[in-house]
Amino acid sequence: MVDFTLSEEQQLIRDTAREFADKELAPNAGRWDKELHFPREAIEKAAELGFMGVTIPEEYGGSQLGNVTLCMLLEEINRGCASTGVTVSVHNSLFCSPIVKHGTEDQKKRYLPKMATGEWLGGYCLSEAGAGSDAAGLRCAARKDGDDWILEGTKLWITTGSEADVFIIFVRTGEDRVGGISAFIVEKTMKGFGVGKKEEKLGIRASPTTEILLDNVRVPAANMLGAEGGGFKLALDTLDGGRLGIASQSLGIGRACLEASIQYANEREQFGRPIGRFQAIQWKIADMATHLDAARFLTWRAADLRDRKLPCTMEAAQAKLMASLTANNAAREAVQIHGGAGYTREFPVERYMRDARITEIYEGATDIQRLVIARNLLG
Ligand code: COS
Repeated sequence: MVDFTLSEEQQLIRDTAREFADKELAPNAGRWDKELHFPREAIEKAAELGFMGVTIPEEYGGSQLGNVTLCMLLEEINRGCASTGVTVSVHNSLFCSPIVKHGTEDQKKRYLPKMATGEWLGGYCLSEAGAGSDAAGLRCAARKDGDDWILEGTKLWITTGSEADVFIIFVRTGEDRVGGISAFIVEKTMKGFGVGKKEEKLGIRASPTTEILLDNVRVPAANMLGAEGGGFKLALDTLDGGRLGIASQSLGIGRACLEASIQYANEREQFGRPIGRFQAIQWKIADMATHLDAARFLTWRAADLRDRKLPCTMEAAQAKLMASLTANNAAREAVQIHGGAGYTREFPVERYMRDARITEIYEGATDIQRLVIARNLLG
């Protein structure tokens, strides 16, 4: 059965998120971007609205609304501020979801209630200097010492790195390329844990991206997430969900571009009429809206499969591929429609264009999404 009707609960969440984005995010996002200000106050408000526990079961303080609802919520938040959007996305899809799916009862009890209220923020550490697209090439390692593991190495490109309280960290616990990787839950207060260099970025500048330094961090064996050696599959399974978050971020940025373009096209006059009366502008706007709808259906299809616990690796890759390309195209066209004004910081489309660029890079570059899709088709 295909049903495109949103439930009353979903409509309510979407409308609440839209209002939150309009009131709290959109008016401030330009300043946060300029000042590199992490919007903690906005994240706290998002938490009060229940946005930080969307994938968490009610018994641990969350709302357990699932991936389709999370996608709707993330689209609205990213429409207002992509830096806030990626923080909420990583927290929900890359930290909370794998704890719900693979965590022990003790791990769930310790972490999920704090994550649901936003008291703690979550992060995800997979990438390293030598392990980007080739994630299984990671070299950070853990050695066993009694009942503990000692983690050593440096992680790179960590979203919310300097602000998160607890991280899922993937390290090598054995020689085997894939079967030698395990996942650990590491708290920032653990001795030897450190935050390194903060990146100077083109976009999503209010979201801090840092190195994470592991200097012989002693982690109890009880903090291993999933089975020893099961870390790589856990990482990729988690990224299937994360990619839906980034697809939704792309949709949010794309919609912001569309809405700004419509407003400008109706206001700006040239040759004696609003530029929206010219077919060249009309076609750009028609294409933007159509491609965004197509990308949204791909995203919700994959999220629905994930909610029903069905495989969605290819569908999530298709959603992220399509949505990120769509956002970048929408941003390019939005700047073009605004002309010289769009190239200045007077109008937000300049920021949308910088923010959109990352959606084709993180949580698996466009080329990797194509590789995943092709492998599923060709074997
Ligand atoms: N979920 C669960 N398991 C998966 C999976 C998924 N989505 N995709 C693959 N696996 C399994 C495979 O089945 C394989 O297990 P078996 O050997 O038992 O069959 C294992 O994981 C290894 O898979 P594969 O051989 O395909 O690994 P590769 O090293 O070839 O890497 C890519 C696969 C390139 C797809 C992966 O490294 C990737 O997604 N890279 C991008 C990383 C990324 O997104 N980084 C962003 C970090 S967060 S900002």
